[in-house]
Amino acid sequence: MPSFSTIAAFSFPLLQLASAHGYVAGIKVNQGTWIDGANPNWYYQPAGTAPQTPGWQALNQDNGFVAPDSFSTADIACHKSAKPGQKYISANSGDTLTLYWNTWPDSHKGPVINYLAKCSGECTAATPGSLSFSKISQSAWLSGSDPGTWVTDTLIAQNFTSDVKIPAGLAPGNYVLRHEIIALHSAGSANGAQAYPQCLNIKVGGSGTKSLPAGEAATAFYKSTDPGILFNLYTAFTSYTIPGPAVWSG
Ligand SMILES: *[C@@H]1O[C@H](CO)[C@@H](O)[C@H](O)[C@H]1NC(C)=O
Ligand SMILES: [Cu+2]
Repeated sequence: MPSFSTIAAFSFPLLQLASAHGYVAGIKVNQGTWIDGANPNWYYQPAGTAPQTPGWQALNQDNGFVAPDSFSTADIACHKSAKPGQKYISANSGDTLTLYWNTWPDSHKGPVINYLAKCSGECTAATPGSLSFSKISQSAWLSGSDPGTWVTDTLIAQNFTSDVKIPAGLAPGNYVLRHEIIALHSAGSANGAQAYPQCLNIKVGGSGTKSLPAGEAATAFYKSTDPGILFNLYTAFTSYTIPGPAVWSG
């Protein structure tokens, strides 16, 4: 029989999960027309009946997260048991994508990080474990402490949006954008950080000539003890180290 503290520890977060968390519901390129992302609720629709969008679908019906004890599994790439989006966002190198989360809880402060992987062939047939990502941008702590002001607060203030620029001069091709929020509200405890990766297919046009670096599998990004993963928001701090590889600036 579970103790009271066990019930408290498990039931409270579960109650919050269903309503509180978000996903990337849509995208605009250079503030153009709305493009649908993927809704996690489509995952169990019979094959071929879910709407086809550039967004990868994942087994996160609770809008939940990937925990550090899964950071060495392919689930960290594009969320749990992810399946590729069946369309592409069309964009050019140098374009700005605005990603619209449907919602985001104020308490879930932490970094927003973007990665790109080049697909060999069609991203619509890619598997999460086959993708080799390079980090293209990141932002996290802005000011204050305990808990301070974070880029997730900016995201909420900007109608739940976050912008990412496709590196100028990037060579044309099929790419997966991996956009991620890491929520740190429980990250002071081991295995408490929460990664919310969202993947989207992008067909990059234009006349760029720069190749992405070789990059690495998402399973190599983070360790549970990285200073930006095991991190206590609720204390006085004066710095924060964003986890993962260095940013490729193009
Ligand atoms: C905020 O985002 C929603 C989509 O999530 C959109 O429908 C709405 O127009 C946006 N509001 C503003 C003021 O841009
Ligand atoms: Cu939560």
